[in-house]
Amino acid sequence: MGNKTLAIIKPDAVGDKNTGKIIDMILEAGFIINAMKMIHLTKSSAQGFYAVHRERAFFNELVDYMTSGPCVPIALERDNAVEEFRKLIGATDPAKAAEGTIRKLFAKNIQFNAVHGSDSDENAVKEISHFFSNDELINIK
Ligand code: IDP
Ligand code: MG
Repeated sequence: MGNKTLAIIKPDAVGDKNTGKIIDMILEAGFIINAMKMIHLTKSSAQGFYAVHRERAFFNELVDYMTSGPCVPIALERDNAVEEFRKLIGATDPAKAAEGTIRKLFAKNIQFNAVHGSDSDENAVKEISHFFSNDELINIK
């Protein structure tokens, strides 16, 4: 299992002043931050990031949401990072997310769901490179 994943604290959570609380939960869960920034995504960058969803009915809404304000992408490291991070954030729809997960605590609904997490090791590598160049990533040994 890979040891990298990409998190994004999405614009709703940043706007709700939940950035600090979410970063705290990520660190408490044993993840190490390799890189982090705050960025206001352009439309073309958000469309590129979510290109796999371009045929979905919610694609335009998703791009509008992700460009509605600043977000905080974070490159994370720990054993089995993708699976462990998705466990920490919970289901896409907060109504179905387990108690104590980030989405259960901070998401509003299936769209405004506070955080992103990569869904595979392959996508984690691609998604990290969407936001960070190699020399921005801290290499922890
Ligand atoms: P994930 O973020 O849990 O991996 P995906 O299916 O990859 O979920 O969807 C990407 C994002 O698109 C979700 O996090 C959410 O913000 C949005 N989204 C997913 N499903 C819907 C929907 O049915 N309506 C509106 N937005 C949705
Ligand atoms: Mg996904």
